[in-house]
Order: sequence, then C-alpha cells, then structure tokens
Amino acid sequence: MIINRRVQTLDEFTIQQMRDFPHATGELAGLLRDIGLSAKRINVEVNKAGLVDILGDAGTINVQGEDVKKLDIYANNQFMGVLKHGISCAGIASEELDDFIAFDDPVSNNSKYVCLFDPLDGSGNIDVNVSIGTIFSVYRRITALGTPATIDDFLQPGIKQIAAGYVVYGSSTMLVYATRRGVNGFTLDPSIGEFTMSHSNIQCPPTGRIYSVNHGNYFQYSKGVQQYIQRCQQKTKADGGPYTQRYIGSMVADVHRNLIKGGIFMYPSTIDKPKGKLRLLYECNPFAFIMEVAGGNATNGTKRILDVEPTELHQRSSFFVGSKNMMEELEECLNLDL
Ligand code: P6P
Repeated sequence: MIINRRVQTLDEFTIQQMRDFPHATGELAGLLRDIGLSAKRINVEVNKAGLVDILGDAGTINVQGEDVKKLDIYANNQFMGVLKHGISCAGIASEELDDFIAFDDPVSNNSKYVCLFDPLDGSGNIDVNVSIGTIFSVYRRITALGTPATIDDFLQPGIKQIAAGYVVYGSSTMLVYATRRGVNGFTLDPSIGEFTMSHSNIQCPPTGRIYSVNHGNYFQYSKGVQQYIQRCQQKTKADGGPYTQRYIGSMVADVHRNLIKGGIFMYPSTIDKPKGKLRLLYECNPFAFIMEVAGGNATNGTKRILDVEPTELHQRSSFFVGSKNMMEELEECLNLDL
C-alpha cells in the first residue's frame, strides 16, 4: 500500500520550476497556471454537455468553414478572459478568431509571451460524446516590451516555441505540457479539483504498431502515402507487426494515444485539400514540438514542421507525426512522390 504518496499538482510543478530557475520571472509558470484554470472550467462544461443547452451549433462559422459549436466559443472565451487578466500574455490567436488579439493594456504589453490556441479541437465529436481537446502553443514575443503585440509575434516558426501542450477531455481529463526540458502529463483529480502529475518525462516509443489515418480519403492520397499505408497493412510479427489502425477523428485523442503507446498519425494533403486540413500554427506546431521533445518526429511530408516559416495565421499543412522509426519508414515511401 502506498501512503503519503507525494503527488505534485500542476501549481506545485510550476513553483518547483521557478525554484529550479531562480532568475525566472514566473511569467511562464503563471501562464501555465492560467491555462490550467481555463481547462478546469472548460472540463466542467464538457462533462455536462449532454445535460444543458450547450450542445448544437452556435450558428456561426469559423475559419475552418465548420459550424461553431457553443462549447468552442465558451472554450475560446475562457482562455481569452483568463489570459487577458493575467500577467503573462500580450495577446492570443485562436482558431475561433479571424485575427489575433493584442490585449493592449500596460500589464499585457509588458508580458513576454503570446499564445495560440485551438480551444476545442474535434468539436464535431461534442454531440456524440467522443474525446475532444484543447491545443496550445507559447512563443516569446519578438516585438518590444511595452508595445502591443503584432502579427510578427505570432508568425514565428515552430522551432521558436517556448512551450506547447494540450488538454484531452476523455475518460479522464489530462493536461500534457512540454518545454525543451521535457514532456509531463497531469491528470485532473476531481476530488481536489487539481491537475496532478501522473506521467513524468513522457517519451514516445521509437516504434509502435498503431497507424492513424482517415482511410476514407485513401484514393485521394499521393502514391507515397498509399504505399506507406499498404506497408502498415502488410506488417507481420517478423517485421514488428501486425499493425492496427486507430482513427478517432479527434486529433488530440489520436496523437495522445500514439505519444504514450507509440504510433504514427497522418493527415496528408488530398485532392480536395491540396494544402492539407490541419492548421500549422495551433495544431501542427504544438504537437510537433511535444513529439520531438518526447523523441519522435513531425513533418509536412517534405520538411520538418518546426522549420516551416508561417505566412498566415490560419494556414493549413499536411501533417505526419509520431514514433521516430515509423516516421523514417514513412519518409522512404514519401521519397517516391519527389
Ligand atoms: P477528418 C477535427 O475536426 C480535426 O481537426 C482533427 O481533430 C481530426 O484529426 C481531423 O480534423 C479529422 O478530420 O477529415 O478525418 O474527419
């Protein structure tokens, strides 16, 4: 029996980080606490989505051209509100906002960071009770402190991320947070209402047996992608298989599973979506950062995702992310497309 087990809460973790770095201003720790608070509030609404009139479309369309669910708006407003009234964030960009928002008040203008969010990814699954998630990305601003954040603070390549993470609202609610020092997972303990460290120093297994892709688009994929999928289908015990195909249609849930168990997630470009579907800045970059810190890889099929220089807030990208060895085998197949 384990007694007096020392379980570190998210807040205790951030305070420990500040003890480890005495010169730290505490802004990044404060930012993580703000995100954790917003996630707890969103979790309450997600968990009762079937009980209150929060289901269904909010009647508006986001930049994805998707019906915006009321929970998307609620989640977006939670992050915007908490960060605007915090001390750590100069502004945000979000899938639910056509343009970025500079908070432009004296405290926010002196904050070091900007955040980008997909506040509630996989929202098409809300009404059918499938896991959904929040994805976030943190950059140090490049414009002068004391001035409002500008678009340049947001259009930075993923390699410049200071931190990134996600929240998966699933069978349990878990916040996964990465800096260059490592990836840590915190599971929400409803009995105390705190995220508590449950997965320290997450490493993605160098290989796995799970591949995640929407088979419905198979005949729209390039020859190289089709060849890799066929290789996955033909794996035997002798060559590390057999593989299994798992695709929830909720990226946070799919990538989280592959991060923990090993595997590869693919959203390739298709004939209908030649630039891909997923958004570079607040979907691909955060997961690419997390996966690389955990030992995996992430590309757009031809280039390391973190090296892509963004030109627009909501630009799309094809996306491949996962276990190192599986990504290397994929690359062999994608060379066929060159
Ligand atoms: P498809 C959800 O809308 C999302 O952005 C990701 O969470 C998910 O992986 C993907 O789209 C699913 O897209 O076209 O396969 O239904």
